[in-house]
Amino acid sequence: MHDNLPPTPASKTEMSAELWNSAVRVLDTNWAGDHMVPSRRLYPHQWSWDAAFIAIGLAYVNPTRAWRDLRSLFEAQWPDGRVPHIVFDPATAEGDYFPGPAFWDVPAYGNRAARGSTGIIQPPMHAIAAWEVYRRASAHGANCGQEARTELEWLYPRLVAQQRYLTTDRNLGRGGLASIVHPWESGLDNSPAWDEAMANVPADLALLTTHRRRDLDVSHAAHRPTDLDYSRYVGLVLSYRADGYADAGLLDRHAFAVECPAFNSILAAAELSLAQIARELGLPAEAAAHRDRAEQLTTAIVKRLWNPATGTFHALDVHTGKLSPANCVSGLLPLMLPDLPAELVESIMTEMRSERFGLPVPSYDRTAADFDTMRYWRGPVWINVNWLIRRGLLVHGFRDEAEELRLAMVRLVHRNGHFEYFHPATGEGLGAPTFSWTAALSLDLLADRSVPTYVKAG
Ligand code: 9WN
Repeated sequence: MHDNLPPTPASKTEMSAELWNSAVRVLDTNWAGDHMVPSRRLYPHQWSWDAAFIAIGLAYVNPTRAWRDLRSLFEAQWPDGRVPHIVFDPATAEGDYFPGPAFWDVPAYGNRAARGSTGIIQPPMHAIAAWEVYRRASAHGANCGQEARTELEWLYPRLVAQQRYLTTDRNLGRGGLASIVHPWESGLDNSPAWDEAMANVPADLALLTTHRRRDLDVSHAAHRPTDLDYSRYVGLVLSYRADGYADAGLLDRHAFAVECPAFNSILAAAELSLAQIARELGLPAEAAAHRDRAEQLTTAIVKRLWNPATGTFHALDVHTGKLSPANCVSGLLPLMLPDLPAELVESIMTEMRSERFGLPVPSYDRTAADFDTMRYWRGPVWINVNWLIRRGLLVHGFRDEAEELRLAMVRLVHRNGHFEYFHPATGEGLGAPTFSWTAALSLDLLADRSVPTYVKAG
């Protein structure tokens, strides 16, 4: 890896240099030839939204690998535009991750062999990543600039197809937003935001006798989703798989469909990045269309997911038409959207500053009776969502809090290591110990060039 880039004034300190070097080592270890694994033992394939967060940081030290990772992912894009949540590494044994390729049993498509990916998706972070990698890489001299241009041109139509799939085939609620049809699609797997919707999903614990969880071999059971969660996860895959992962008429035959505020905010923010990419590629009419779509998505998020009673956003269960009562970090993420009405921005800020959250932001309301400091997305602090929150703070000109959050994240990772997630009170590292997006985003936080170009004047 060429880590010879100027790592910014902040990294002149010893702490920053140590963190920078350790992050580079993690990314070196987790590189698998043409893609990055999130973690060698727990997640031995390529994951979709991980690739986006990883590329954003990797671009500082190895732009060629950052582009390669995104390209590997999009080479596995389905003809309908969906970008699979996992691209399976054929060199990894079926038993090394559950559920593996044979369980998903995805048919061959395009020039891809059968069983090459899963059939579900993850939040569409990739347009944001492509634009951020381009901005970083084009600053690294002529060769990197040329490579960046070629890669951006290759990715652009594929990113547009991804957005099209999500805003049309996945507009299951007919209100202009994308539904997720499996909690894994949110990336926030066992978030309390799905508890009500998941209660209506049949749970068959016997499924776990025929299909054995592999995550518990390499991770602590108290830090992972429960068996009850997993029995529903497996059941939902079987339900979607039964019709070849088709979306037409899905609401009538599938028990889980939810509009998530975080997923849809990323979808809208992706349109803004696509507008910037289109302008860069000399496509002004397309740029304007992307900006319009971002505005429409923002309007739909406000109309469908805002709860005036709590002053924050909540997940909508498309089957029942009800908003989830849980206060989760996903409800704060519409802060990323520059067109969010000012009074809603203020209300989110009040919620974020309240005893329920605070910086760094935990994944769930600290005051909730079932707040769980250890268990995955039900309490712990995650670096990727805090990175998104920081982006939102910058978009709306909250520079002091953005800097407070940046420093809090840098300190957390420096003190505890490049863990997958962190105990929200003690900072203890939890889950996988050498986790790629934590390392990559640490580089980005140290380099501190992540201010979106559409940031409002402070
Ligand atoms: C299921 C890889 C992924 C992340 C998700 C995180 C976790 C998988 C799992 O790991 O999910 O997709 O096995 O628990 O929740 O956000 O993309 O890092």
